[in-house]
Amino acid sequence: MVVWSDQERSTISSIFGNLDYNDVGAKALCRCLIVYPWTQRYFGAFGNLYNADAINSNPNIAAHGAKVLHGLDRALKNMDDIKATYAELSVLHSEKLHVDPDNFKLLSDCLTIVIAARMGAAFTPEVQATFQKFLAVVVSALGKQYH
Ligand code: HEG
Repeated sequence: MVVWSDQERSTISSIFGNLDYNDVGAKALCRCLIVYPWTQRYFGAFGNLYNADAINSNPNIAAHGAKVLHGLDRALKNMDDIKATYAELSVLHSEKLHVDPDNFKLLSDCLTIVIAARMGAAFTPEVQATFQKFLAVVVSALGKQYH
């Protein structure tokens, strides 16, 4: 089981407490689709992804980015059992959506970059370490069904 210190718990809560889910979710997903274009293959039904401008102004992508962030909310509220919390979501991504699990890491790196840019100097190495730990646990839980 993953152990969280009080400091780590409060860092994670404060990052999410100050987050604009719609903006950060959209920016992180757009960045992922632009930086790693092969991730676009899962969003064929989302409309125009022709270039970066199209992706950045695609309302379906923005809405999905927010949905993904709200998905992370569930991990935040269940920090001591993220694996069980994501069991169903892991099955969905592997068996129905067939998302390559490497992509979880790519999206989480994009999310880190968007949050770092917003937080600026407040995104200290300690904050980054805690946030990376949180995302690593999320990525591992989402990948559970693939193991
Ligand atoms: Mg996924 C659906 C969360 C990474 C592609 N994703 C969803 C849903 C959630 C979610 C909450 C809605 C599930 C439902 O409708 O019951 N996704 C989620 C998280 C993360 C992640 C927390 C990782 C941090 N997803 C991810 C990645 C891809 C992807 C990396 C592809 C590159 N997700 C994807 C697709 C759908 C979802 C294609 C279905 C979208 C739809 O058809 O509406």
